[in-house]
Amino acid sequence: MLTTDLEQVQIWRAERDRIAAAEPAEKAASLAGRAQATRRRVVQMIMTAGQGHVGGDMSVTDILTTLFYGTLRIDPGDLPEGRDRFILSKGHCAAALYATLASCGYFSPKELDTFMAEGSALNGHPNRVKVPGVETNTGPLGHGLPVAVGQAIGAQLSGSAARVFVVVGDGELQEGSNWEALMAAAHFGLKNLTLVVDRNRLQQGARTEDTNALDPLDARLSAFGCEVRSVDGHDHLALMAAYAPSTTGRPVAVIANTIKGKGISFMEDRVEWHHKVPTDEQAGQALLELAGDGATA
Ligand SMILES: Cc1ncc(C[n+]2csc(CCOP(=O)(O)OP(=O)(O)O)c2C)c(N)n1
Ligand SMILES: [Mg+2]
Repeated sequence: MLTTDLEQVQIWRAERDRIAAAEPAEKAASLAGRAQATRRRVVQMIMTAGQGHVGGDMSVTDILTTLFYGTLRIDPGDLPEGRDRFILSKGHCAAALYATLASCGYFSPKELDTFMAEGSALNGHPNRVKVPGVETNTGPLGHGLPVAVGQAIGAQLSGSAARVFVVVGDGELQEGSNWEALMAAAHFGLKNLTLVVDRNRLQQGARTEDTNALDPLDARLSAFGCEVRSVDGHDHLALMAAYAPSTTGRPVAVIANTIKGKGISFMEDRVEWHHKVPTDEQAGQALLELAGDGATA
């Protein structure tokens, strides 16, 4: 099990507090800078490992950044039972999660250089007994939401104020287990559950709508009992607003409309970048394009 990096936790706490106190424009700029730094780190990790899922990492980064820097009631240096829970159900995007967790100090950012290396804790899919901040193992699609429902029921039964957030891929929603879980979430009135769909409209080998169409996704989620909010999944302030607690007593479903490969021009909305690895030249261009927004890695 990796251990907490308390120095990095202090850096994260200061940044989180600064973002919380900032005016909207500065808040948005800080989150954008942080997200770009995470994207650059992910590209470096994938180049070192020679493998990874770059497209989905890029689409989910703004979702992760807004959760860990502006929403979740968590602190890597202090993990009470009543903390909020986060599950990345689309576990193939572990690199984006690891880069985010390391920036919060769950473990040393230096560990990121070992991504997918033999003996590393940072496997291709997140493992809760190896990586602090990982609340359940994911990778086989269709399991994170059912586990999140169980965690939300647990919090509800124990009278805890903890909220449970889970991010699923849109292709992942083709797994029937998600819909069974949503039925239970509505049945048990899990207002403490927030599902975020990374709606990038691509899955492994094709577009979602050509494979097994999800639309009208908002109407379907609503029919399954969710309070649905559809936002630009790269608009940090819109995402943070969408994470607000349920106003209806029902579970919240945020459809985060994203672009797979976001931020790297030749990857954006291109199916082949699901898990293709850039050449050195392509990685150089990617890092240049991601250098904006004034953040340092
Ligand atoms: C049960 C299961 N089937 C197949 C896979 C292989 N797989 C990994 S990622 C992926 C596509 C996922 O698409 P989506 O959920 O849209 O993710 P994103 O576009 O965000 O990468 C597939 C089929 C898996 N991990 N688990
Ligand atoms: Mg997808």
